[in-house]
Amino acid sequence: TAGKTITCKAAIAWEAGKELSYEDVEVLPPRAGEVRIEIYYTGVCHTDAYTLSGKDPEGAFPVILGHEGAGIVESVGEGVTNVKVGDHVVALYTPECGECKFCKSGKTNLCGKIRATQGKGVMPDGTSRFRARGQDILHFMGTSTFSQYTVVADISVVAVQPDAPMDRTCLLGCGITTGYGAARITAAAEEGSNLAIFGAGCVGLSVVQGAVAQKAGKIIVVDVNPAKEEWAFKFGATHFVNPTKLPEGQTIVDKLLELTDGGCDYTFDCTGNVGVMRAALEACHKGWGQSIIIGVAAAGQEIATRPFQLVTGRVWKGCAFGGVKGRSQLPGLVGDYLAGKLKVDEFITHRKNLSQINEAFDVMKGGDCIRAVVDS
Ligand code: NAD
Ligand code: AHE
Ligand code: ZN
Ligand code: ZN
Repeated sequence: TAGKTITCKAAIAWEAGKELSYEDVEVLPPRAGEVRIEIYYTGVCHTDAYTLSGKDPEGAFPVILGHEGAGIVESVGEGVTNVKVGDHVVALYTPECGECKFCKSGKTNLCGKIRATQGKGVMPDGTSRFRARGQDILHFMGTSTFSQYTVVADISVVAVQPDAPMDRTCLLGCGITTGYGAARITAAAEEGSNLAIFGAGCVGLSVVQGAVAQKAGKIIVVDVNPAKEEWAFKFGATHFVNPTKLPEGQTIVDKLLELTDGGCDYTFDCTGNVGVMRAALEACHKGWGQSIIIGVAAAGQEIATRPFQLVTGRVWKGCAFGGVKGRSQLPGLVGDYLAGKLKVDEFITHRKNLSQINEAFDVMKGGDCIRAVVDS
């Protein structure tokens, strides 16, 4: 198949707000510096639903969504040296070129090399590798994993241990790595520090896992869904608070200040709700507490607080992909999984086939889904 166009199935998002369409797509061969991957499994993340909804200012259609994918390299374009045919890989929506200003800064995992074309839904040379119904289909987040085959830039893929099952490693392509990295890398929470995690989905529960690995003190999960209490404790939370069940007159900020003798050392927004983001910032300890925004808020939403909150030493920050550098650090996370130090299996609550992708989106929106894994 190398060098030839492959016709396979993909889930195409033709228009914002409409269901995905499972149909034939032509996947062109990889050009120089590109890799064609046979996708075996992909997770579905809320960010896919967010872009499909039409609320993502970068959303463009028609497009093949999906950014939590694992598969095997089918062929490589000229000059590709970091992966070879047959490698088991995870697609990286946060690439790592190792050469740009961002990669060399030592301060961030964001890579600038292909961000502009990635945001426009095309390969670094400005063109697409997908065709359907006689027209070009756009790429998404440099990954487009809702397809049996995809083409990505070589800096957007990492080879991982082949003995790690791909229906698990796909989840390291976003949700789990994002939360785990936010606790361990972005916050780098100190031993004994008190944390509050708003939102106990895949991302929030992964922050809890990272907090346990950092030997945090209090690990307080805040969620409006009472069913999340059991999930929170399963991953190592020490406390669970449902903000809708507080006594009359007590706010979630009051409650967290009371539980932590004046405020948390680190808080995490894993909801994407800007009101929650404000509470998370204000629940930080005066003088040093840091609040980390992970949730993706819809277009037009803005955060607000009194500047005095920052004047008095609270810090507002955020991260993408948990601050993890995919090519350097993902094999280490897969190693942690294989060594039994990182839970992954536990996150899988639903399984679907690619032809049932719309059902995967539906279950994701229900309160009992942590992650749906899709078999292509
Ligand atoms: P999820 O929907 O599975 O989990 C969100 C949780 O928040 C749910 O349990 C829900 O009950 C809870 N919640 C909703 N409103 C709340 C409120 N007012 N107070 C407390 N809890 C509330 O989502 P997820 O897959 O874990 O993703 C979380 C967010 O992170 C999404 O916005 C997603 O788009 C974003 N995300 C960001 C990155 C990144 O790199 N920055 C990566 C992955 C996901
Ligand atoms: N395109 C949106 C922003 C979406 C966003 O923030 N994406 C995160 C990853 S979410 C994964 O589930 C991200 O990687 N951000 C950094 C980046 O460079 O996109 C918008 O609002 O324009
Ligand atoms: Zn995601
Ligand atoms: Zn770079």
